Amino acid sequence: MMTIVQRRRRIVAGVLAALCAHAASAGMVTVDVTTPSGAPARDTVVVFDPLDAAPPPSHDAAIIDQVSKRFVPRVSVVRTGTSIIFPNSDRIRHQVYSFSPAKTFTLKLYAGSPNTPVIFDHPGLVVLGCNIHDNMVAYVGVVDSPYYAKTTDAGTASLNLPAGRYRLRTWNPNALAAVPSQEIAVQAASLTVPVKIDVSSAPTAVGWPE
Ligand SMILES: [Cu+2]
Repeated sequence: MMTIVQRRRRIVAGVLAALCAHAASAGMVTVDVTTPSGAPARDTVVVFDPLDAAPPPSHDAAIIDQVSKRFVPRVSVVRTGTSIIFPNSDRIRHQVYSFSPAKTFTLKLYAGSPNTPVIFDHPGLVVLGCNIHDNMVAYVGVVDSPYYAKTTDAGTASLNLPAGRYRLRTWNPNALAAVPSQEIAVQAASLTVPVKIDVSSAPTAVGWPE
């Protein structure tokens, strides 16, 4: 008979071995998104949908603030089921709404502390607006995969992914057309994936990759 301590040690050793095996078979993937003229495409959403194994569950939360009559951040990407709170850091009141099929809601006109969170429970693109200020707009990409990111000012996004095959989806709020998805094989090595995207100076909100 094992004592409780021995049993615990055995369980801990097993978990550590599993974690190490997992870490050994992961690779760093950098997506490098540029316009046809070679300029970096910032605020581009990149999503890796796993094709081999179901991803682990996660319970996420996010914040979209309202600062100087703007949503901050302008572009978010969250996993399906994420709660988002919408604080208002302005002294004036805002009224946040969405008519998007993936999440339709309207918050009461409010100022100050966060309202009740909104749960983004369906995948797709959600376009946010403010009923008071027509030029306030923000985008929330809701995705089933936990492997997502947004490009930096340099147009790049890096993720550490378990080895396997993925479908890479890319979207930018200013894109002139949808970007075709592509299949990527991740191994235990660094990988850079170049993506071209043609953008307008104004938002278009077209081409969300389902
Ligand atoms: Cu407003």
